[in-house]
Parts: sequence; structure tokens; C-alpha cells
Amino acid sequence: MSQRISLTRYLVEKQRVDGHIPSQLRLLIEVVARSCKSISHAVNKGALGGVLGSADSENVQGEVQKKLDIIANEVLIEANEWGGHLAAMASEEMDSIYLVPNRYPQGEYLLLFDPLDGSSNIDVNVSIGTIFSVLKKPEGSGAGVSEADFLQPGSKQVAAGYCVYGPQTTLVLTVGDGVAMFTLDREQGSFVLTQEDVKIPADTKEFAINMSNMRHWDTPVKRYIDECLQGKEGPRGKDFNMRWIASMVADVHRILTRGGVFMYPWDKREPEKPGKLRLMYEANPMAWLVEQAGGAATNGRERILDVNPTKLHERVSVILGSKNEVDRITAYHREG
Ligand code: P6P
Repeated sequence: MSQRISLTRYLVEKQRVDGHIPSQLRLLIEVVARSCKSISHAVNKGALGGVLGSADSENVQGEVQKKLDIIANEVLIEANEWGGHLAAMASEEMDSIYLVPNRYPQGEYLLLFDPLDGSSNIDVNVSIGTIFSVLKKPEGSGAGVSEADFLQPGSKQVAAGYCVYGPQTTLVLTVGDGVAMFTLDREQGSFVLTQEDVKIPADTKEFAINMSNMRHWDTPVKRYIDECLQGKEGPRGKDFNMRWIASMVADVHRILTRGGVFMYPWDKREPEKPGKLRLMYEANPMAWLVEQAGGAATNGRERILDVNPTKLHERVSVILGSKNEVDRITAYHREG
């Protein structure tokens, strides 16, 4: 049996051999991974753990919070606040940034996360996940930390990933030199490297979009999906399949594993908003992972990683996955 490589060994070798990640960043990633193990444990208990159903609260997005949303958020905050590698955190579940308490050492990294993405799937036992993104505190930003320090384009990320809680619990990570996947070995309690140098095929026959919003889409999206639906009799000359799990982590994991294109575009239900998904802790980490795996990720007009954020909970239109499909959809947007 080939030697098993743990997440820790993978990161130590990235740090030592490639000099790719400083020890503080390695420690941060390991703490996030341990947090994901705890979240996975709570998710897997389901009804037996009394963690299903909604809490009596809403998040900054105005969405009803699930009990597990709050539990996952607390796990990530409590695990990361004392280690000395972070200056502050931001979460989909918290209105404003969370400063590391003064009683703990301050670090140079900023951690952003959606603690439990896809939580509408929790109660129906469908895959959900944790998404995280790591930035560095801007040089010369002084002792304190403010929300403005977080407002950096996705191209500034130093680490990004997600953990999908499905039939397996799998951590998917990039530190800027490719994408690796680690499967949780529950007997050992450790993440084991199960795929390295992940690559997304440039072409695909599978698209992921919520078709119930069709009447609200802009023309370029309608054109693209219509051509897919025409199949081999249409201009694409091939039949397409459709998937929509309504859990971004699960849809992106499928695309990283076998290709495809994922779309949550602008639509006219909320015309003042560019889309439903959040830039800082959903679109940016997923876009970096997809690009690191040879795919593409745009908002229809520009790379998601080039978008300059103006607000912490800013939303963005998302088109990501197999490069040739994303390029085609982006071209349709440019043609109008
Ligand atoms: P809809 C989950 O709530 C989420 O943020 C993403 O994980 C998912 O892709 C999308 O929203 C699903 O949205 O409108 O299809 O329920």
C-alpha cells in the first residue's frame, strides 16, 4: 500500500521543501482542518445530536440561521482565536469582523469563512460544507485591524479551501501551487491525502444552475442555457446533463472532480444586487481553487479574483468551472 500522507506532512513539506508557506500559515490551516473535523462530527450526529432545525435568529443576509450554522461558526471562532496566527476573522454568520481578544497574541493573517454553506440542505441530509479564505493583514496597517483590511481582491489570498460533509468528509485546499484533496480517516481522526494536482477538464457536458430562475436571467445566460438544452440538434452539437444540489460546496466539488460549469448569475429578482453568492468567503475561495485546477471563474465580465470589494458581505455573480465553457459564457456577456 502506498505510504499515506497526512495533511500535516503535506503542509510541513510545502513549508520545508517548497518554502511555500510560513509556519504560521501552516498552523492556521491545521487549526481550520481540526475545526472542520469537529463540525463534521456535529453534522454527522444529525437528529441524534439535537442540532437540526432553525435557531431563533437571522444572519446579516437576513437568512434564518440553522442551529448548525451557529455551532459551526462558534467552533471556528473558538479554535482560531488563541493560536497567535490571526489578527481577525470574518464570517457569513457575523455582521462585523471578529477581533482576536487582547488576552491572546495577535498574528498577521485574516481568516474569512462561511461556516456551513448550503445549510438549507442540513435537515434533508444532503451534502453541506465549510468554505474558508486566508488573507494577510495589509503591510503598514498598524496595530489594529479594521474591516477595510479585509477588503482585498481574491488574487491576494494566501490559502483557500473548503471541507465538504458528504458520504466522505473531504478537505480541499490550495496555497497557490495546485489543488489537493484530503479525506478524513475517522478511525485515525486525520485527513489523508487522496488526490494531488487536481485538474478540471476544459470541456464538459454538465451544467449547474437553478433552472427555476430562468425567467429572471439576463440574455447571455438564457442564450447559453438554451443552447445547452437544444443538445446535439443545436449549435453545441452535443447533449448536456444538469445538476443542482443547492449547496455550492457540493456542486464545486463535483466540478473539481469531473468537470462542469456552475452558475449563480445576476437576475432581476434583486436587480440592485450583482448576485446571490458572497464574494469574500464563497466566490473568492472557490474561484482560486477552480483557477488553480486549470478552470476559470468570472462574474460574467471579469475574473472574480480581480473584483475589488467595497463591503465585507458584498455579493457577486458567479460563473465557474471548465475553462472553455466559462470563456464561452463570458464572451456571450461581452456580446450583450
Ligand atoms: P438556491 C446555499 O444557500 C447557497 O448559498 C449556495 O451554497 C448554493 O449554491 C445556493 O445558495 C443555492 O441557492 O437559490 O438555489 O437555493
